[in-house]
Amino acid sequence: MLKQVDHIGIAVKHLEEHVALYRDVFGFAFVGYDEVPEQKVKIAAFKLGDVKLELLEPTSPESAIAKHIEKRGEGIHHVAFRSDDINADLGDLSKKVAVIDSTPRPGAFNSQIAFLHPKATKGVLIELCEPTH
Ligand code: CMX
Repeated sequence: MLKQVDHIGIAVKHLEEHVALYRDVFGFAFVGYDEVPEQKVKIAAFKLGDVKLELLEPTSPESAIAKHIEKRGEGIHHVAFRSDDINADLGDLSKKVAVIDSTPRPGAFNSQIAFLHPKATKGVLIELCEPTH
């Protein structure tokens, strides 16, 4: 089941500038850094209640995040819903909407993730995310 928002993904050019904003201006709790080489992205996360903000910096021009920034600029990239059984949720949703990932893949901070296609979800890129800690 999808129970809550897990995180909001924000595409950024330079991680440190945005880390300073959320740490020093908003005073949010810093979770840490991670890197997902398969996605060619570095991540810094902050926690606000049960929801995280994930700042996503591309590590290569080939990254989906780099392409997103080039086309749309920096800003909100995706919303991730937390799943307690991503295989079941993805299987169920893939019967109803087009998906980018037909099977889950590794995401940041020991999670399994899968994306639905934004064209199938009215222009919002939605990620399913199951923490595996
Ligand atoms: N939000 C909403 N719509 C988006 C979008 C986004 N973030 N990114 C792309 N789109 C839309 C585009 O506007 C485009 O629509 P139009 O054809 O109407 O213009 C359509 O989706 C296809 O986009 P595109 O630019 O042609 O992009 P690509 O084919 O390069 O791929 C997408 C788009 C979503 C499939 C790709 O960005 C992707 O696979 N994303 C998921 C992977 C990802 O984001 N990884 C990083 C996150 C890492 C993590 O959390 O661990």
